[in-house]
Amino acid sequence: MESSQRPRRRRRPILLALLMTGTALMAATGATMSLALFTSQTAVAGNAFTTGTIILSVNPPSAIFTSAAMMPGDVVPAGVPGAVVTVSNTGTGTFRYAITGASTDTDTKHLDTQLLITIRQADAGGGCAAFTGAVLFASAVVPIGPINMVGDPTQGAQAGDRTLAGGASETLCFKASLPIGTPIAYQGATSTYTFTFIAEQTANN
Ligand SMILES: [Ca+2]
Repeated sequence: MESSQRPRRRRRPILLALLMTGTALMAATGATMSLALFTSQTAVAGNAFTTGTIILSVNPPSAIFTSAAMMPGDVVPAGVPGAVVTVSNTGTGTFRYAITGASTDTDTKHLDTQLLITIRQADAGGGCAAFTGAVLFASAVVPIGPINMVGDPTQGAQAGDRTLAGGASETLCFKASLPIGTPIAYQGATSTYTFTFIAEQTANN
């Protein structure tokens, strides 16, 4: 067994030398080949992204109507016309919006339980002069706690939600009335109303 192992031991230094020489040659050759490769590339730039917008605005931006000495049987604005309210989307994307309403009763005379609010779409010809557009909120009280008057601000599409494309606007007509039968206990009462317009994107929603 010893005689058969001796030749193998003698060959190892030779094999190692050959391997080292080969590695050195490959490294040198490889460096030369990489310099000789043809290459090509093209940059495709300008892939810009800008997000869209939804921007709700309401005109008038403050009080739609007020009355300092309302009497039973009065309507505000007086006569037939409704108060013109323009809802606009000055953004780029379509939104849907809802309107909630709330009132105050700081004098505890509860006028909020008597005064009636009506919201209609614009007349067929536009505007609110005839106050004959489709009823969106039908002559009802708006309590202290907020209620949904038009649509529902809950995310997603619900009955009554109104849709406006980017750049579009629409007219709504508001009217307040105090019924002729309002009891004497409501004299000198004050209630202030806040109407909140709430919009959300319709894209992917
Ligand atoms: Ca909704």
